[in-house]
Amino acid sequence: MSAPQELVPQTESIAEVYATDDASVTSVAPEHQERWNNLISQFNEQYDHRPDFVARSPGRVNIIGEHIDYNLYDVLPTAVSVDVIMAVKVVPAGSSGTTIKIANVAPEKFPSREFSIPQGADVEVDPKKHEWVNYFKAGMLGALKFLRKEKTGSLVPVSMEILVDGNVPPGGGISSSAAFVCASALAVMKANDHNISKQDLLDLAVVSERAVGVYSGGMDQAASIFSKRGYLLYTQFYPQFKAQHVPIPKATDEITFLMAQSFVTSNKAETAPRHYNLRVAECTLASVILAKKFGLTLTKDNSSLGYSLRNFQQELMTKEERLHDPLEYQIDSVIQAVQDVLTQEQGYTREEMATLLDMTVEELESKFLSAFPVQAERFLLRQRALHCFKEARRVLDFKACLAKASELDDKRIRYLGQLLNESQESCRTAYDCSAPEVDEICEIARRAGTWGSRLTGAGWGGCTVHMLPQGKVEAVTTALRNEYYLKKFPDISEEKLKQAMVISKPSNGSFVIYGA
Ligand code: NG1
Ligand code: MG
Repeated sequence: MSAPQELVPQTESIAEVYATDDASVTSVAPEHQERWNNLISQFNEQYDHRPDFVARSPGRVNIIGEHIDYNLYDVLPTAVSVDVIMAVKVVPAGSSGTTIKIANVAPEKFPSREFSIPQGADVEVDPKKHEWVNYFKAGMLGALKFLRKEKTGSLVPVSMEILVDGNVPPGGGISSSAAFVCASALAVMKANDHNISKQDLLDLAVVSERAVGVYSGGMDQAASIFSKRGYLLYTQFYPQFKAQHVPIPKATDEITFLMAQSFVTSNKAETAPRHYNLRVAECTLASVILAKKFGLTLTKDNSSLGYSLRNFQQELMTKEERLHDPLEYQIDSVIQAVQDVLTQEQGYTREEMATLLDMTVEELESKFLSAFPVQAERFLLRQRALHCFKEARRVLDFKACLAKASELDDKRIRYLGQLLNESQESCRTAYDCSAPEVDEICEIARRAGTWGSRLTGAGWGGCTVHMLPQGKVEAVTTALRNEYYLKKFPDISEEKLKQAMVISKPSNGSFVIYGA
């Protein structure tokens, strides 16, 4: 029997839950109760009254499909239980405009800030200043743009008093940024009395995060908003966004996902010109050069720079092939195309790419390398494109295997694990987004009994994810503790060790909590 996979209704509004003892309404999960109560009482101390509501959005773990969302290929993430909760009191706007007071429950790390927005003006975010409030400002910027479009006439946004508590480790690969931006945008929408749909929140949050300077795809925000407890979120971006809740089938020894931090942090906003954004540019350039070589014209799509590898695949296939060949098979022929055409293992210089595209270097730079700064002498188009297409295929294979049976036998489980290991190998070699520490964690974990181990998120440090039988959790965590954490960080506290390795339980996406 097939396990049921449910299509997600995208126009549905963000859920509202109530923090009361009234059994007739949905209430906050007991495990969140304490953090929630603390937030409310600290808000009271800080501002001298209670908040009106709390906006919440979680971090995410990506099970498979790395660095392909911005090429519009399908990915398979889910929300985790760590999140950002944001208590808000609405204050009517003054005559001079809107004032935002924002504080954090950890003021020593995240100092309080106050800023105003003159009437009719946009929120200003300076991506060069790496400040925690930038992520709130980015969410607010997107929310106000949306409201201005929606509400004709002039919008005077309300003033807000805010207290934030986030327990998603920053720079840790489980998307503290998306949790923060989504919670912020949701808070601003609610404060201005707008019940936003999940789809609208997604659209504005993806664009919002670009204000911080990272040209991300939409995976993190989708997982943060749309996930459902107990399910993975199969997320599609082409031709437009669609999501499906995918159950994890039963197995003789319960399938468990463990996340392990490398504690190597990569501040993506800072390293983007050499890492993340460079990859986005390399994939875009690979798409247009492949298209040119095959005499195809790509129409602009909704990826960050307008041209994606998915788009190239679509154009390369004849109508017949698109109709009759399974997607897996179509991807195989695109892989062949890359192997035949992008032959330079050592990469391509700007001059070489300009020649291939029949344009000057200046034209190339203004068309493809000016939306954000990129630092590179050579662009490794072949390796990046091969990673993306092969990873896209692995996602399809992984999903198909999950859908095949409501109970997985040993052979299928090993196959899933193998796909995860292959993904890691490709990230390490072809995409060059792993880190020695991440590779080491994966090796230790596999030796101790995982089925599959890989990095999750952008990489270059950050977090790893492991698929393992419940019965091996003890052995794997002990091995990681002794062979990685205690060796690399001899002074590590018990507290930090506890945060380092967490069993990831697929959790619910964004919601608003009332009844403080
Ligand atoms: P992280 O760095 O973990 O937030 C980033 C992107 C995703 C996706 C992954 C790689 C942002 C907000 N997120 O995740 O969209 O491209 O890398 O698969 O930049
Ligand atoms: Mg992020």
